[in-house]
Amino acid sequence: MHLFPSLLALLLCVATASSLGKEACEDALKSCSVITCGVPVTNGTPGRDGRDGPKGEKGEPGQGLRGLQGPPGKMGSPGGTGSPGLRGPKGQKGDHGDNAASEAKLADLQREIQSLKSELDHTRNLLTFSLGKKSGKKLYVTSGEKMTFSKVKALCAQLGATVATPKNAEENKAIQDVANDHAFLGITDELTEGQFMYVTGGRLTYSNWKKNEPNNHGSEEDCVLLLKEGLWNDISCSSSFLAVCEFPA
Ligand code: FUC
Ligand code: CA
Repeated sequence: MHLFPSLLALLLCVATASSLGKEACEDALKSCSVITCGVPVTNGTPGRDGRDGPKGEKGEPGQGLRGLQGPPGKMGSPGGTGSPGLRGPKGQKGDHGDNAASEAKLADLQREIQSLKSELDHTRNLLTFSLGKKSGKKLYVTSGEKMTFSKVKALCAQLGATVATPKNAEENKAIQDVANDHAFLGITDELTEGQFMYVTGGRLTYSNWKKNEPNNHGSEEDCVLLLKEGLWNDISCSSSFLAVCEFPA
C-alpha cells in the first residue's frame, strides 16, 4: 500500500525535470533520490535495499551432534500401601513343657480330690442318719423359722434345695412329720388364678386340698399351706409360715 505514494512522487519528479532547465531541474529535484537530471539520461547508482520480506517457513532439523542427556528429574510422591503379603510358613513345634513337675502337681490334686470325696461321703452319711433320711427318698429339712413365701424360696435356693413339694401321699406325710406345724409348699397359682403349678415348673399331679379349698379368700391367696393335719389350704404368699426345704432323693 505505501508503494503508491512513492511511485506518484517519482512520476511527478520526472515530469517536472523534463520541463525545466538543468539548474532549475536540479533545484526542483533536490528531494528526488532516484532521478538524475540532465539529458540524455544514464543509469544511476543502485537503489537502497528494500524492506525485509515476510518470515520464511521453519527449516529442516540440523544435522549436528545431539547434546548430552540431562540430569534425572525430581523424585515423585510415594505410592499407596500395597496389599498384604502371603502367609508365612508354619513354625516348628515348640519344646515340651516340664512334664515331671506337671504330673506331680496333677497327682497331688487327684489325691486331694479323693480325700475331699471321702470326707463328703462321711458327712452325708452322718446327716442322713441324724435326719432319718431313707435311701431313695427325698430329704425334707426345716430350720423351724417362719417367713413369707419369697423368703422361703430364697432360703432353700441358698441351700441348693427347693421348697418342699409333695408328689404323693407318702411325701406329704414326710413333710407333715418334719414340719409338725403349718408350712408353705412349693406350689402357687401366681401365674394364672385358679391354676396351681409347681414352682419348679409343671401342673399338679397330686393334691390334698381341705374341703372347700382352694377358695382364693379375699382374692389374694396364691400360695399353698400344708396344714398341721396334712390337708392343704390356699393362703396369701405374704403371710409367714414354716420354711421346709427339699433335697433330691
Ligand atoms: C378360710 C381359708 C382362708 C383363710 C380364712 C381365714 O376361708 O380358706 O384361706 O385361712 O379361712
Ligand atoms: Ca383358702
